[in-house]
Amino acid sequence: MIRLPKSLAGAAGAFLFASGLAVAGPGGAGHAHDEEAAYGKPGDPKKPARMVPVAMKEASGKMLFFPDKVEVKRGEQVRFKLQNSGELEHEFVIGTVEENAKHKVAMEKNPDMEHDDPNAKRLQPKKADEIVWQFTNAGTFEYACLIPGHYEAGMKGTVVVK
Ligand SMILES: [Cu+2]
Repeated sequence: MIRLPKSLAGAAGAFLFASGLAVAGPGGAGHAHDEEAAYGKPGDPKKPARMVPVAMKEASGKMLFFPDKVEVKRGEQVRFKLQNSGELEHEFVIGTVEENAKHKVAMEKNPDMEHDDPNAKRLQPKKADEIVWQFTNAGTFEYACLIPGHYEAGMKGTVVVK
């Protein structure tokens, strides 16, 4: 061990502390980074939100969301009122197209994977639920059902944030 005079040891400690903070800043594994994704962040249920009803169902060999396209203003908070009108279990996962694609591969390997994420809900047939979400960035995002086979059958929708 290298012995430093007390004053120098203090300075070195302060330096390490400061560089530690720098690492946790934007782009690092900081907490804020986990909470806000490209597609936004969990909304505040106490604040006003635009109501957007979304139905999930099966229809003549297809599975779908209705509507399958939603337009949002940047910064707008949306309350998705989810209704599973189908005969099967479905889910609603908000993400980027890339993230949903990765998540879908993970679910194919592990179909019983449960989500407990603020951007996802899984609904039994005839059940209703909701997600309040704030879209903080402009872009094109997606909501999808990642239960194996469902996305391919048509269960995806687009969110355009302007
Ligand atoms: Cu589904």
